[in-house]
Amino acid sequence: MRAWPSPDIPTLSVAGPAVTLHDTASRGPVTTSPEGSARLYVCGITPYDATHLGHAATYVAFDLLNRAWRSAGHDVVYVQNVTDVDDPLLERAAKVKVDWVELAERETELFRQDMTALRVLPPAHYVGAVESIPLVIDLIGRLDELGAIYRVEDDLYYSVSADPAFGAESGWTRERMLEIYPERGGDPERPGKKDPLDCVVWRGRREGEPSWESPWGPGRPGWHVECTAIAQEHLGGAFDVQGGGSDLVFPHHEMCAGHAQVAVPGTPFAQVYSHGGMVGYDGEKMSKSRGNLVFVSALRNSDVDPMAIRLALMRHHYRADWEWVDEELWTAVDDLARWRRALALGAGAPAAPVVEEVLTALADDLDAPRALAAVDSWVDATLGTDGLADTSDPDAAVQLLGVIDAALGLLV
Ligand code: 5CA
Ligand code: ZN
Repeated sequence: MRAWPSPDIPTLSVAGPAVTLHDTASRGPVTTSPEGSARLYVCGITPYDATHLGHAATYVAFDLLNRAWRSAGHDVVYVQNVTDVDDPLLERAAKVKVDWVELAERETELFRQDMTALRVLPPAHYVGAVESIPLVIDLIGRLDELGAIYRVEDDLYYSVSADPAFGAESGWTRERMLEIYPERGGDPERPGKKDPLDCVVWRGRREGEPSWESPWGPGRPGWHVECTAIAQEHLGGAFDVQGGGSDLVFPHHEMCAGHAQVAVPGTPFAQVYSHGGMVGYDGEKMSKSRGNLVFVSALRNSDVDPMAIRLALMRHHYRADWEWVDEELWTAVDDLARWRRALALGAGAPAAPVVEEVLTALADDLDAPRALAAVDSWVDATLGTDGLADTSDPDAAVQLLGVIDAALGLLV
């Protein structure tokens, strides 16, 4: 699939430190140490509706990781999928009486435009589920040979018991898994399953649904096996970071890790499992199924500066759960105007310590609020909010503009 165009990234004269991230599996910080290129997989959208601010927060978070690695001198191989065939997409297409392919293409294109406007660096490989069906079939075949697959009527299931490390990614108890599973696409009650937590890898053809041929009969891929197959194909084993929102901790990333570790024994799926918090609105998680959404494209259409959207999102630490409040957008618009006033002066307060603080904060578990606070302080000092403007550094603006663009992704 086609990704979106890349913004230019200015080269910085100083390198950022090694990047540390909170790892869901080990429940603590891990300093990433990519060998050669850093390898990143971030779960993409299910394109049945427009990009909302929750999605945007997640993609901006991993964009900060991508940029922090680049600042530290690494090349990054970034892979993202598009779940362009799955239950929620087919259900929405049927409900609004649109062809499912058309709906997926339309919403994927809108996502590309939103990501471009937010200056999110594109993945090197942007890969759809449909175009990956041969990879999925190969992976299921391998799992089947290893005895990890069984049939229930026309569907194929993966046995969670095949993976001795099942549960290690999320760290959840079985009780909690069983409670949450049905809310996230699981079917624990289905008769004929060996374990209620087993997941579908191939869903046999149903009336009115699209299907593809396979050695097990016509059908379509399950969700988790899609991401496993795409990540393994484009990144290999034990890639650096698997990312997504915290609603993917279980079952999605647990199952992906399991499929991969069973298919290639002894090789973990990813080295770090990184998860962003959930953005809420009106008291609940922002989600397509609840309908409490603020769309990036709607804000853009009402002439909001996308850089203000990006700034408002980055004011929150990526791992925090938080509520979108419209006023924060107007604060971001005002902040950007102040930043622009200070940067237009050319000279300003000393820039080198600010550049260092921004890079250090971002390398420390993507601490964007701390990085932004450093820029705010520079702006205050430069404009002289205490009546004492500091313009002692003649090249300050050029240096600041460079790090704000390269590391924070803001064009100001
Ligand atoms: N296609 C699958 C992943 S393979 C999927 O979860 N698609 S999605 O469209 O539902 O979500 C896309 C990304 O946005 C996921 O990483 C998800 O965790 C994240 N996300 C969804 N809702 C929110 C929210 N309210 N706040 C933060 N991130 C969210
Ligand atoms: Zn995924």
